[in-house]
Amino acid sequence: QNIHIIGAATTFGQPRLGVDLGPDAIRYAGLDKALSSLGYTVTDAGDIRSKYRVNASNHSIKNETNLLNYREVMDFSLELAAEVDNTVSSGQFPLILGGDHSLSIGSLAGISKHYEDLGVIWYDAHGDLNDSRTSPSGNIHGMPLGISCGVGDEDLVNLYNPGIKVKPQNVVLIGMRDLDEGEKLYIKENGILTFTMGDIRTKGIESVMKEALTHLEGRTDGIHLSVDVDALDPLETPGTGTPVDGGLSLSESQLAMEILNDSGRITSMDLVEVNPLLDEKNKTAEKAVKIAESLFGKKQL
Ligand code: DIR
Ligand code: MN
Ligand code: MN
Ligand code: MN
Repeated sequence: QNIHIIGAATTFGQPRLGVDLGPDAIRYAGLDKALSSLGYTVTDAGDIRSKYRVNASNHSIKNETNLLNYREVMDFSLELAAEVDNTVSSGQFPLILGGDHSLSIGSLAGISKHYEDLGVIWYDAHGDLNDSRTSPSGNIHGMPLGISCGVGDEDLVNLYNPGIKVKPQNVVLIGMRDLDEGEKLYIKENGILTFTMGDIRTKGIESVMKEALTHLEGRTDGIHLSVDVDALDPLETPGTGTPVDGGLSLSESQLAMEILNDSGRITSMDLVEVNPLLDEKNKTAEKAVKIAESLFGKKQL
C-alpha cells in the first residue's frame, strides 16, 4: 500500500512555539527512506501550514476565554480534514505528522467519513478529552479526542462533516499518567477502555495491546492510531511541549507498534507533538521515525 505523508504544521493548539516544525524534523530524521526500505511507496503532500502568524497579537478566543486560538485551529482543521479525506479516497494510508495534537480534530474529521465505526487508539500521556468547561488551560491540543467524540464546542464537533466522528466505546487510551478531573469523569461515565502507566507496568505492554485490539475487534471497521510522542518517557523524547515523567520506553513502544502491525488493522496514523526547538539534536524526531518503522513492519532484533 501507498503511504501518503501529510505534514500538519500547526502550533495553535498549545503555547510552545516550534511544534509546527515537527513535520520537517521527522522528515530530516529519515522517515521517507525508512518506510521505502520496508517496501512501501511513499508520497509526501508537504505541509499544511496555517495562514495565521504565530507572533501576531490578538489571537482569537471563544467561549469565556477558554478556547485559545479558536479561529486558527478551526481553519487549519478544515484544510487538514480535506487532505486526509482525499488521501483515504484514493486508497492511500494517511500518515499525518505534527504539529500539536489539535491536528487530530482535522485528521479524524477526514478519516471518519470513510468508516461507520472507526476505532481509535490514543497513545499519549494525556487523554485529550477536555472541553472548554473542563480544560484547565484552554489549549485545544488537550481537547481533540473529546471533540471527536462529540463533546464541546458545536462548531468544532461538527467540523467538516456534521456529527460525532468516533464513539467513545470505540476508543482505547494507552500510556495515561496525566488526566484532568473532567477527563477522569468522562472516561468513567462512558466506560472508555483505559490503560494507565500503572496498568502497563502491571500487565506488560504486550497484553495491553492485545486487550486493546480484542476490545476493538468486531465493533470497528478501521482503526486510527494517534501517537503523541509524550507517551514515551521524557528521557526518550525530550523534544515535546508537555513532557510527563514515568512514561513508556522506546523498546516498549516499538513492541506495541509491532503488535498493531501484526494485527493488520491500523488504517491511519497521526504522529504528533514533536517540537525540535525543545529537542536535543533531533533525538525526538528520530524516535518518531523508529515508531513509524515498527508500525509499518520493522521488527526489533
Ligand atoms: C492538559 C494537557 N490536559 C490540558 N494536555 C496535553 O491542557 O488539557 N495534551 N498536554 O497532550
Ligand atoms: Mn495529496
Ligand atoms: Mn496529546
Ligand atoms: Mn500528550
